[in-house]
Amino acid sequence: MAFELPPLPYPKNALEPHTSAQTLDFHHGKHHQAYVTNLNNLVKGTPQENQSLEELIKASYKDESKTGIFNNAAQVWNHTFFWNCMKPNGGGQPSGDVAQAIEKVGGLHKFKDDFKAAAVGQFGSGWAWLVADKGQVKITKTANAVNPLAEGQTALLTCDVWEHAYYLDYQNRRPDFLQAFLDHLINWDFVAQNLSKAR
Ligand code: MN3
Repeated sequence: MAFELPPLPYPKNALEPHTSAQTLDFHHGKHHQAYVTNLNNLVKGTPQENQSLEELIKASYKDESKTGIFNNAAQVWNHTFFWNCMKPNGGGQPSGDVAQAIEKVGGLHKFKDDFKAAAVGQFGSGWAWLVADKGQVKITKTANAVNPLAEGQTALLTCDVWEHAYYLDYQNRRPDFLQAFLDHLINWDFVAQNLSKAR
């Protein structure tokens, strides 16, 4: 069964002015679509053809003969996850269990500083994450396509820091993109869903 590009969970212009319709048009319609197409071409007619995305990611991680499958499968998963990490009029204060988890990483202000530092400090392409790892909540960053699933962690939140995620709107100003993501786009309800799965 071929993989398909999931629709965005909101209209393309819904995240403006923080992320433009043009950015989502390219990022979802071209970049995310390309990972889906590449993955389908790589697994077609192979024993991997009927594996789930999650199975493909775990089975191909650090296998040099399956680098292409890992990179494309993980990027399909990462982008679908990323779209759900954002919503129109997002940001604000987390509540309930998520608020408690954020307190454990030092409170909302420190969380934003540390998440932004991880994202800005990721040299080249990659992702910044909030993850649950063996009962601990922590901020991490990964290069290229690597994700918490591959590392045996549960992803709670991510921000894409590949240049294609922000260049049309922010050019080289990655920190400004992160600030907008943290203050105006985070979907804390999605973080809460992910946190409940980690428990
Ligand atoms: Mn991307």
